[in-house]
Amino acid sequence: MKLVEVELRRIRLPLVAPFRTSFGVETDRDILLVRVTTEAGTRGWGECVAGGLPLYSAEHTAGAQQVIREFLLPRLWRLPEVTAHRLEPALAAVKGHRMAKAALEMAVLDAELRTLGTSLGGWLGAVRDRVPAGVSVGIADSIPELLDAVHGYLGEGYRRIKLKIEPGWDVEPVRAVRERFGDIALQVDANAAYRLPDAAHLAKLDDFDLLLIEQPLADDDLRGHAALAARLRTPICLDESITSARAAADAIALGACALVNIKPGRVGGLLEARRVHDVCAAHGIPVWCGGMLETGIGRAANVALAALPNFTLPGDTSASGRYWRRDLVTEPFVLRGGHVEVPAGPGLGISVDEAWLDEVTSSVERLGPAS
Ligand code: OSB
Ligand code: MG
Repeated sequence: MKLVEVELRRIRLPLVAPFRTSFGVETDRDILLVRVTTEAGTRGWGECVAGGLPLYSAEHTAGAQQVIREFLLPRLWRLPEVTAHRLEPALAAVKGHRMAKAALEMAVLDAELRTLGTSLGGWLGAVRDRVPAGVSVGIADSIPELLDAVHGYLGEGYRRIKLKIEPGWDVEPVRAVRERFGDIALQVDANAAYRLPDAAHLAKLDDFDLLLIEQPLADDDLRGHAALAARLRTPICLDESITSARAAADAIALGACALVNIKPGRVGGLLEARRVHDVCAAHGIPVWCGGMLETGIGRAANVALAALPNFTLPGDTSASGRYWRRDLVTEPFVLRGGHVEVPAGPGLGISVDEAWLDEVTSSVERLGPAS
């Protein structure tokens, strides 16, 4: 496959409701999309999951666009033949910038699989055609507001509730949700907001039979997570810390986690995401698919990944309507019986609503081999 153009497009899409985490509030997403065009005229889409600000990880949208333009594309143009498997080693010399790399890889893989007539799920090794969906519920202004939000999501059929927590918003909201809704599948996500000395406080969550606590400590604190694991009954799941299959192997060997959240963007792409899945499977560590408030483009990739065999817990693979009034894809993801369907068409299996895309576009940059 040869590429003739790579388009870097920035869009601004308002969320249906503000989403608050321990690292900030999102109301309006500033998203970088990548669209590749092959010599044969086949197109492929990629979505960069970096946030507008570098608060979840070191990457941010404008930085990812610069990295793709300045450092990744020159390496792509030098390849005599472009496939996702060839792209990955060609980009390896550039350190980090995993979300930028993942966006480019997704677009290349979409075009490649559309050319082959193969769905992403089928190509990755999916074993199901629909996946159970959970929902991530942001920090609310009050407990009654939180209970209303959870009530709404349960009414829609979501199979698992994840509550965002931070110091000052942890034991009481969890207790309130457990008391009101009984035996639901419930877990929490701290986005690295605690320190090891908070262990005794976090142990209070042990009373509520949570499925897991996600990323309680700093991204680079594997040893701290291992020490915390020894003091909690609630299983620890890592998100931010797991940046590669090697990081997953290290975390597992150290006893830092009992479960892993996999996000393709966080680990540098779908190929590495599958390796994380495989490493975890080999160690008996269950995984689930995280989310980064994606549009239908990135969501299609997440849902395909979530159909692999070791994804044994519901993911943050919610329906389009949980995020957007109008998604970028012509067939938005919907919740049916608490599940979302894995797209069956070639590549990502989605088509983009071009009229809506143009309306929400803030800038377009078109780059070719000579630019
Ligand atoms: O930590 O999982 C996270 C959203 C943005 C950044 C980080 C996280 C999240 C979520 C939302 O929890 C998951 C989703 O529904 O996409
Ligand atoms: Mg998380």
